[in-house]
Amino acid sequence: MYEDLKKRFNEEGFVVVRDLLEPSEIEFYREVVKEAIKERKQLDERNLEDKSEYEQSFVQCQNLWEDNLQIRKLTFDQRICKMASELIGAKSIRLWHDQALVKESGGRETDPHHDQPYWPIKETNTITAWIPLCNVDESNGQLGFYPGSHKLKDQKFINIFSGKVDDKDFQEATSLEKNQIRYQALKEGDVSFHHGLTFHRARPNLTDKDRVVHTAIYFEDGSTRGDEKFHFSVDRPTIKVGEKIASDVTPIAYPIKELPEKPKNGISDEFIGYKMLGLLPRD
Ligand SMILES: O=C(O)CCC(=O)C(=O)O
Repeated sequence: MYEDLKKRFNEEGFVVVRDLLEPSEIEFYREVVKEAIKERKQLDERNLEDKSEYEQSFVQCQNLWEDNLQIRKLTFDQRICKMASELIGAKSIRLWHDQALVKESGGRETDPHHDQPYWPIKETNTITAWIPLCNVDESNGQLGFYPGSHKLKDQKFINIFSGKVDDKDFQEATSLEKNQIRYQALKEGDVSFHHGLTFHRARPNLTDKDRVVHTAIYFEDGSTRGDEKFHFSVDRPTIKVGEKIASDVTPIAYPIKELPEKPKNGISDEFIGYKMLGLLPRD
């Protein structure tokens, strides 16, 4: 089974693994993740229309594994982590970070981008597991990929944080056309995996229910910090350019016998704004 999935992943830069988890587990995790987000977001009282365009694409809570033991079990679930590790052909992988991505009812599309340029990881053996905690189809924030786009020569920093990405600008920057995209219908229990270099986007949520998704990003153990770009996953444990990215903030995700402990050092109060918005753990 792995061989076929691996072949597709290598060729296309993404793959959907059907029925990796049980629907009953997904039902359980949906409630856990919703509660954890409610707790994180308790100080953020803004309505969708008062948020930035980026935030109208999704509510984002990073490193939920640190707050909540149940979510830690999901992020480090060995079925997901083994699959991630097999797909990128790594003997051992670490967690970069996890994050819930909830596209609220009425939330706008997620603009096209690829992930790797946001991360100061030199090597590009990286993968995201996108774990829907509800069925996802064309009406509620379906994720879509540009097949083979992980093989394009250059990385492109597409800035989705500062406002809507113009389709024409995106096409000029990447030579990818909107009609190349392949959207994926996912049901509870399916998990989608994409390479850090694969371009992707997601449709708006036109339904009256939130699209609840948990994601986890993994990278090959032994990878090093490539540049000075700030990122909590390396700056919190003070990993310098050229050093191996190995700390309790990015613990081994596969293979493991026990769940990792919460990182020793919290995030400094310099980042109180992110903490208040629920983006990062408060303690
Ligand atoms: O969930 C979404 O809308 C976008 C997901 C995404 O960009 C990612 O997981 O890399």
